[in-house]
Amino acid sequence: MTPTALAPSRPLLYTYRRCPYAMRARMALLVAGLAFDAQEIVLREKPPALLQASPKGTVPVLVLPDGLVIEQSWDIVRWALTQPDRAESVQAWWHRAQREANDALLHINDGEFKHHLDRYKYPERFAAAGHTAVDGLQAHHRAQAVQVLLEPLEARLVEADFLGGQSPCATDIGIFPFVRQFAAVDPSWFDSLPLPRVKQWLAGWLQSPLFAACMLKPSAQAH
Ligand SMILES: N[C@@H](CCC(=O)N[C@@H](CS)C(=O)NCC(=O)O)C(=O)O
Repeated sequence: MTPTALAPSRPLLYTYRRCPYAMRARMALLVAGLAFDAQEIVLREKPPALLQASPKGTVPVLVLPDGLVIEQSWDIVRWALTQPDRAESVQAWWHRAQREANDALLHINDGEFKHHLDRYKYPERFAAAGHTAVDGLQAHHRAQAVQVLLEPLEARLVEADFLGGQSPCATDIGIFPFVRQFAAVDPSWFDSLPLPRVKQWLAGWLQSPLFAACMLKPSAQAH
């Protein structure tokens, strides 16, 4: 977190609707019931105020009224769910996530899984010209993605309905937007995977009021 001179009157989230990192941040702010303004950005034309607050130029970024800037999505999730004025039921979303196994899954999600997801989703961006057939590359990365994250996730969800146990936690909303993106590349292939718990978990989040609220247009979302 870094201080800035550009402090808004209430928390301001720079966001991009379809970005999975931004989705996890919006979901956490909504779970916490915190009032915030959301500014949707165009990735190719980042607003100068965003770049001034956070020169690295990724979203989400949360600028707080006291001038602090939180510029990593998981830090925003943590901040939202651990505010001391929130109900215990909100803070429990954070506390239930504090398990080594959850840290490991999140780490895989943001690292190896994201790597394979990007190459599965946009193979033409990553294929070295004339060397690798795009189809082969795509099949390789989607198989790797299943192996590194979805199979371990299936094993966890056999134990309990959520990564937080019988109730959801920060890790569920941290990972769900990425699994959603993976499933959406080729829904019928995803449906054919022998991962019933992952599919059930994903369907539950897709149908949840929390996800619907997080996908509202920013003007409707700010509250
Ligand atoms: N580690 C960052 C990653 C955020 C990220 O990569 N966001 C993407 C959008 S999904 C972005 O802003 N990319 C910058 C760009 O495309 O110019 C976080 O957790 O917040």
